[in-house]
This record gives sequence, C-alpha cells and structure tokens, in this order.
Amino acid sequence: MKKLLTIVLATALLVSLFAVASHAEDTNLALGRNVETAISEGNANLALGFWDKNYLTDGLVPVFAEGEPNQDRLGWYAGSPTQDTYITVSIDLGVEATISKVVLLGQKFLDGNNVPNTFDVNLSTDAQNWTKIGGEVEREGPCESLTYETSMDARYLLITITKMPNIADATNYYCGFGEIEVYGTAKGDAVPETTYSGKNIGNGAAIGVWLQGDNHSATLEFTTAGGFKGFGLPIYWASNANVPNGPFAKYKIELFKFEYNPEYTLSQAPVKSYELDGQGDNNPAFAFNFDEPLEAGTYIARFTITNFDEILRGKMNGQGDDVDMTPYLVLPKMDANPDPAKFVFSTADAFNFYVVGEDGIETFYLANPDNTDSPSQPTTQPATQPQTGDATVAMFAVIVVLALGAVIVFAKKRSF
Ligand SMILES: [Ca+2]
Repeated sequence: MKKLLTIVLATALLVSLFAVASHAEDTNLALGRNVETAISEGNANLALGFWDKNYLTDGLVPVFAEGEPNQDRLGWYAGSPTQDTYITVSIDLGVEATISKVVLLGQKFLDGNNVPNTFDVNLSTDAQNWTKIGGEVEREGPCESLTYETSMDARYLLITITKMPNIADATNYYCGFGEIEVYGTAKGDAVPETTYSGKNIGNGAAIGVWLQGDNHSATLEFTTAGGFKGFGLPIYWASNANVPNGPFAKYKIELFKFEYNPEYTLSQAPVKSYELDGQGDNNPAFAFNFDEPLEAGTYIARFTITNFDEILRGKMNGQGDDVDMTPYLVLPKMDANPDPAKFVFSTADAFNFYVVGEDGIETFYLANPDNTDSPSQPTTQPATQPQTGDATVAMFAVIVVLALGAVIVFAKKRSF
C-alpha cells in the first residue's frame, strides 16, 4: 500500500514537474522579429500610420474601437484589386525551434472580418522546403483568433494567401491580422535582426512638456538595436509672433552618444546638432536625416529654446492689456507610455518622437534588448534569459528526483 502511494506520489510530482518545464520553454518566438510581405498585384503593406507589417510581431493586439487607447498600432493590412490574389507573409524566427503552435489574431476593422478567405500556414527549417501545418479554405465569418498546432522543427513561417475576404471598396479587397504568434522551444540563441526600421513612439496631442522661461530644455534617452538614419518630432507647438502669443522661438536640437551617465553624456560634444528659427506650430518640421547612419547604441536627444529670455510686449492673442510674452515650445504628450526600459524622458510626460531606421520607411523600431550603455554593435543575446530559467528548472528537477529517490528508499525500508 505504501509502495503504491509512493509510486502515485512520485508520478504526480514528475507530471507536475514536466508541466512546469514545458510551460517555461514555450515562448512566442515571433515577438519582435521582422516581417516580410509581398503581393502579386496590389499593396502588400498598407502602411497608414496604424497599419504596418511589423505591427504583426509587436506584442500588441489593440481592440479597434472609437475612444479605446492604443489605436495607433492596430496590425497589418493588404489591398488587392482582385479577390483572387497571391500574398506572402513571412517571418524568420532567427533560430530553429520545436514549434507547438501558430496563432493568428484577428483585428476588427471595417465590418469586422478582415481575416483572409483562403490561406495556408507553412513552416520550414531552410526557407526552401515548406510544410503546411494549417490554413483556411473559403472562410467567411467573424474576426477571431485562429490556432494551428504542430510539433515540427522550423525556423521560418510563411503564410500564403490566395483569396481575399468580401471586404472591399471601389479599388481593393482587404485582409489583415492584428498579430502573428509562433510558440515553441528554441534550440539556441536567435540571431539578431540585420535591418532595423524606425519607430514613431508618439500618438497623442495633449499638452505635455512646456518649455518656457527657466524650464527651457528637455531630454529623451533611447537605445537602438541597429543603426539609424534620422530622428524627429511628429508634432510640436511653438510661440508665434504673428498671433501673437510670444516671440518666435529659436530652438537647438542636439543628439549625444551615451557615455557613462546622462550628466557626463550631456557635457560632451553632440554627434548631431541643429538650430532652427521657429515660425509657429510644426513650422519648420523637426525632421533630421543623416547622410551616414549612426551606429546602434544609446543616445540622448535634447531640445532647447535658445532665446528663452527674449520678451515680446503686446496683447496676447490680440486680447486684453499689454503683457510681457516669452517664447515657448510645447512637446505634445503621447497617449501610450513607451517601455520605460527603452525610453527615458527628463520630463514627467513622455513626448512624441520618432527614429528613422536603416530601411527608412517603416514605423517599427527594435530597441536593444539588454538596453546596455553605448554598445558599439547590436547585442546578440536576446535569448539568454529563457535559458537561465531552463537551467533553474533542470536543477530543480535533479533535486526533486534525488529527494524522490530518498523517499522511495525510505518507504521501501519501512514496508519490509
Ligand atoms: Ca500587433
């Protein structure tokens, strides 16, 4: 009886142990990876601010609805002039893995069903020979998540879409997803991405950082995983002497390569510096592109009003008595807070900002996963943490098995 109890106990412990171990290893390997799209005829990537192919792997699946937050990164959309089409969506996971499932998350838009009508989900170890693990045929229906389970080893995902749903306007049929997830157990460290896109980390337009008088500069520290070709502000407001609401502000925008700490960094010469004579809101545009991309690493951007003590005396907005007005620069606050591990603002509110990646036109940006200070090259160790977890689980397993052995021996001794 005791022996039976021991066996039951041992089995239960081992089963729970394996459950913990397999759960710990099964991660979304597509998260943060670049996505490639192509189409036979039409537009494979309708990049319209809140639609972009790289939003398929950004970990966000916002609900499309009026008044809901995070409406700026809804997902990916493609447009085809004909319902029959040939669209490919591919992801290199960067490492071979034992895949457990592929999950396609829908994104409600238009009338709520944009999931492709007919498509295959394929996996491959070499991006040459593909194995179909799932898909849909003549599917029309509600927007929902689709899961395709497998146990095959693969590094590459390829979705081939051959028919669009009945979502169309005068020019195109449309289909899309909110997110693609590929769960599995990696067989090593994923290779880093070789190209990086820019990112707009802004989406709001509330009054945020107000630079005026003594408070005349603000900084943003950010880390890139790849080289970048420019940066800027998607929106800003500034004093306008013609309104009048202050003298025209003069600004300086400096970019510093991070060294040791923020104080030391800002005491060094900037790697880029621009001076602008402001002419009011969003004029001129804060958009700076470099001839040669800057290397990956941590940088600090500083925005400063240089004529902060200049005074314009007059009726503010043409109303009331004469007053002394000084120049101002407002950096609008974004609605969504960016990851604080990747973007550090000197101000209470995060303000809108963007970085232009090496491939220039995208709106996705991969931060250095380790957020290390001033690295000279992109980090190559995004997958180290799960392995540490595996080692802990393995060590725990050894201890439990040893303890179990002792219990069994002890139980045997007692029963004889
Ligand atoms: Ca997404």
